[in-house]
Amino acid sequence: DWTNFEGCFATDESFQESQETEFLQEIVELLLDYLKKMRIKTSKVLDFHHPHQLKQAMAHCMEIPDTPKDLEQLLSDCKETLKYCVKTGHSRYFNQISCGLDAIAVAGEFLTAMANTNMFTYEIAPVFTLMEEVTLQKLRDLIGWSSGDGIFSPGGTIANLYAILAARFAYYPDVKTRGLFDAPRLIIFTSEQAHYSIKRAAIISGFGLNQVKLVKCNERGKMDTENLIELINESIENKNIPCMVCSTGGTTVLGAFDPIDEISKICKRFGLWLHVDCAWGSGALLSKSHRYLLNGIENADSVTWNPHKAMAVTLQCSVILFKKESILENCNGLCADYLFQKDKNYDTRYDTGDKSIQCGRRNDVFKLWLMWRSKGDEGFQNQINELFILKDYLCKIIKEKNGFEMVIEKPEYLNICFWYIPEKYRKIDTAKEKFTMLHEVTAKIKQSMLESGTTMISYQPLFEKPNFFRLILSNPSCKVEDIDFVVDEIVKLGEE
Ligand code: ABU
Repeated sequence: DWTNFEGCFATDESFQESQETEFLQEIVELLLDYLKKMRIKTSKVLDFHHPHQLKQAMAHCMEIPDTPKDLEQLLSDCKETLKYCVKTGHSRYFNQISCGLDAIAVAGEFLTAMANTNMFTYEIAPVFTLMEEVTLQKLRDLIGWSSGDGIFSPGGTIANLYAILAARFAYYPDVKTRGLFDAPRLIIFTSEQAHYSIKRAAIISGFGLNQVKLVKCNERGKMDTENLIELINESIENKNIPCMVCSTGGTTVLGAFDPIDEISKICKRFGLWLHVDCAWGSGALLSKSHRYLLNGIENADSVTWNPHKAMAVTLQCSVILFKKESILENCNGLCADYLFQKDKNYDTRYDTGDKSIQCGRRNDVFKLWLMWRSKGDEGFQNQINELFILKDYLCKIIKEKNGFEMVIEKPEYLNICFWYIPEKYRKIDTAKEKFTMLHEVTAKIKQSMLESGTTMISYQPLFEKPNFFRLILSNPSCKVEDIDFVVDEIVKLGEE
């Protein structure tokens, strides 16, 4: 029952008067239809096409035209686009850390898009600026800080960059004016399993990769604190200046938590800035039962927290938080006087844009704020606890089923890493042959998974370990039956 928009153009003068609302209503209908289908568990997660096939399938509507296309064509373009999208909110999508689709967050996105404002000044984003203030403090409260600083940032990588810039500024405030000329050789310590964004931030900020010392991890992926101390002492002996430790709360692959409490004591002893990248693991802070994973976080100087991960807020929603007040303004502020005039008629401390490393900044707070209102602390706590229950269930099944092997027993977080060994390969006994077999079989099962479109799980190697599956539990719509399904599906695809 679509409205017929043939011959109607968004460029027509009459569009805003007569068709704008109708067109948007059709788009909403289309999106709701997409959501409805995605909620059917037996529907496909994706309709995989290789790039050349997808180019061909969409050839009729891909090019940017010289002349306008009518609204009917635009509706058809939207339908075609959704057809090939991966259904990341599907309860059988486990591929990335950001999964799920919360209806309230989507409502927040609609409103955000409609309000379409930039976050740099209070005068153009009054409500959203206040919401940022409230939400950032809420997050800091959960860390254990009664005050501090923070900002929404475009992803965890940029949040980590903010932390590194602030730590460097704290050690060497002259960096703001003198740059790296005459700067001491500051050293960053992070674990060998930390996210690559720490190295990326070191490149961007001019530390350079050689100044990032990689601390060994134990077999569960946690930072080895004795090795950390050795590396700090080594840096001091080499006349370098240890500056910060970037610890991780919930590593990307294994979901490991560094011993933050112990690391915080080391940081105190050597006078180092402590950053906790718990972009993913921050979910534990919402649950009284699992908060212990981040014990000691209150002693950190900065924390990366991505609500678009464990909290399942729609992308993107990422935050950097600081214990110290005004550190961002001091580190990054430039007082551009076309935006941040100090003689405005309101309290200009609410012009938060000057502390950002961006100028234009998206409103990423509203959907989180609205979602939190819809759930309360209680709802988020339940959401996280449910994921841990599913984790225990999945681990139990994997242990019981023939052919499955865990990469690490009893994972502490929501990354479940495992191999599946098809029956015909179970007799292989040399380590080298087994390595090659697992490496190839895992990639092959994933390939069949993409082609069948029934579920999605990522895989990767890790140091001396061959390719293994990493199933992420962060989608609140995932239930026991989805776990049963995915395990059976891996067996089915593996035995084909
Ligand atoms: N650190 C970005 C998230 C990676 C992932 O979804 O696997």
